[in-house]
Amino acid sequence: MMTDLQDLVEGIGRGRKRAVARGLTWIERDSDQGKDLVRALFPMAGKAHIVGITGAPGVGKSTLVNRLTLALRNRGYRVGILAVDPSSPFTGGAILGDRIRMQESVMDQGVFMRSLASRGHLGGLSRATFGAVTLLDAAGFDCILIETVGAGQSEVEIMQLAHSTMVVLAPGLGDDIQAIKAGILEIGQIFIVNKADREGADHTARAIRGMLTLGMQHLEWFPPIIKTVAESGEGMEDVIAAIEQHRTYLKDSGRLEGIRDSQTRHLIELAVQDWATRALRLAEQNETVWRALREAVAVGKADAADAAKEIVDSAQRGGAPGGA
Ligand SMILES: Nc1nc2c(ncn2[C@@H]2O[C@H](COP(=O)(O)OP(=O)(O)O)[C@@H](O)[C@H]2O)c(=O)[nH]1
Ligand SMILES: [Mg+2]
Repeated sequence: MMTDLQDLVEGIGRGRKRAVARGLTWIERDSDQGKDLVRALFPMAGKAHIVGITGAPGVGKSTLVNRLTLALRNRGYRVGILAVDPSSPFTGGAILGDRIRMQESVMDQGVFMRSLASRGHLGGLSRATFGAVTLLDAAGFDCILIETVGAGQSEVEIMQLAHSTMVVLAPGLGDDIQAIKAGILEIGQIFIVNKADREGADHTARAIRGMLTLGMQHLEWFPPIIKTVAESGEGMEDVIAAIEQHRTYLKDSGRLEGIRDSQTRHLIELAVQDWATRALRLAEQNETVWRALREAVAVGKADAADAAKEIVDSAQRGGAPGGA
């Protein structure tokens, strides 16, 4: 088992696609193996620039990711792509559609793409995304693009993993208002008005600028607003320039190091949660003691925190509470 892990870590470090694919499967399953792998890879990661791409369904995120990938490849960057869609727990239409649109990029050796669907439990998706980003980073991808539908809590968590978050909008009724509702303005460092071939793109750009100016004069980084036509690839050079400028800003302001530090913190938090969960599972194995503990808490003979402490202490001694 141990050499299996080491082999995989080595293969990923060399950027071998089969190792990358296998490692991602471990991580997606949220297994102990996957967690061990992420911890082993984390020190090798930290070089990639992570870009989150969020926005309502249909604004053109997948098309943009595809075009942006091609433009980044032309500049010699290696690109990792994660499509995160919690609304598609199965390999459904949305993901298949994305795959077909991304086919062009997937053929290229310098591109790796993976869809991550919901793991069905709290925090599972952001955990899997964190692991997948760490893996692609360790595998030497220069730029990692994460496409996600900007709605729920896990998407916001995922965007917190990114260095640069791009909020994509399209001209049309209510798009700007939707953005405020979702609290998405606060998380964006780059704004994209896609479908600029359609009427109303200037209006949407002005609306975003107006809202940003209202709330964010104090910011050191004022988010650029870029018009694109993802379908034809128009505007991709501007998008790349904005990403590069934002990275320079993060570096010069010392924020880049701060992000690495908060990722490290996140990794330790995950390890603490694993440790506590393992202790609880161990406690549950001795049903007699476990029930006695619950009853004591239920009638107020013991505090829940006392019970928790006993469970963790027992796990540390290497057994279930009350066990020899
Ligand atoms: N007119 C126009 N349509 C676009 C543009 N970009 C994407 N689309 C179309 O918008 C639809 C949704 O695109 P998709 O990339 O799947 O959006 P997503 O749900 O945000 O990932 C597709 O039919 C695209 O062909 C664009 O720049 N102009
Ligand atoms: Mg999409």
